[in-house]
Amino acid sequence: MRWVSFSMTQPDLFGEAFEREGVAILRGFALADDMALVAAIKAVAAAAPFRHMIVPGGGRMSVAMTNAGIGWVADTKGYRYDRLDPLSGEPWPDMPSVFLDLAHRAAAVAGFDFTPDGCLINRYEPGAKMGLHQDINEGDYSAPIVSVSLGLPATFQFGGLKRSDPVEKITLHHGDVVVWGGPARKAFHGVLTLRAGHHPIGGHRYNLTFRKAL
Ligand code: MD3
Ligand code: FE
Repeated sequence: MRWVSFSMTQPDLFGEAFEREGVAILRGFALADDMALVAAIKAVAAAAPFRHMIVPGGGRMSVAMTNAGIGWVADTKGYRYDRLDPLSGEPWPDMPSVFLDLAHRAAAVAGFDFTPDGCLINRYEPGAKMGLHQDINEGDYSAPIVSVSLGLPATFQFGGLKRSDPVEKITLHHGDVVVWGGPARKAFHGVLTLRAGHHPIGGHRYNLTFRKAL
């Protein structure tokens, strides 16, 4: 297996530049599909509601989550991927085709032939955050992760392979898509506390992360 490495930046309207090996930031790539994506999120959430998962330490995540396809699940015993929603005992809803198509097209820009089997849907209300962590529950690290931001902007922190490595901050806006692959795949990352604001889709932020979970 060979790591694909690439680096790509589109300076955004806000004049922010960010360049890291393995990261492709596609500013506004999801704008053409934003309403279809939001409708699909609502359809998924109608069958598998957003919930605040409890993590092994006993804490409640401030980010509300649901899944399509293979789901990411946390409980007091640990983290895992599961075909079933523990709330209902039923399979998570299928991945909407607008999700699959967008993730595949974005990854292709970065040189990947990527077919995700799961999508974690995060909903940030003002005050919600996600601490620095690595995504290391997946089966195949040669696959990238594709993330899609919708709604209110968030400050994303991107570090290195050690928790203590310095972090760079970058603002992710409505419609931005990021492909995280190769040397960036296991980097520490997190999201600072979401600030209240107004956005046509609502006063919150959604983030879709597409994964090859199994
Ligand atoms: C870099 N979500 O769900 S998306 C997550 O905005 C997660 O909700 C954040 O981190 C959010 O696990 C960040 C960007 C992201 C996602 C996964 C990555 C960046 C990544 C995995 C490896 C490296
Ligand atoms: Fe993550």
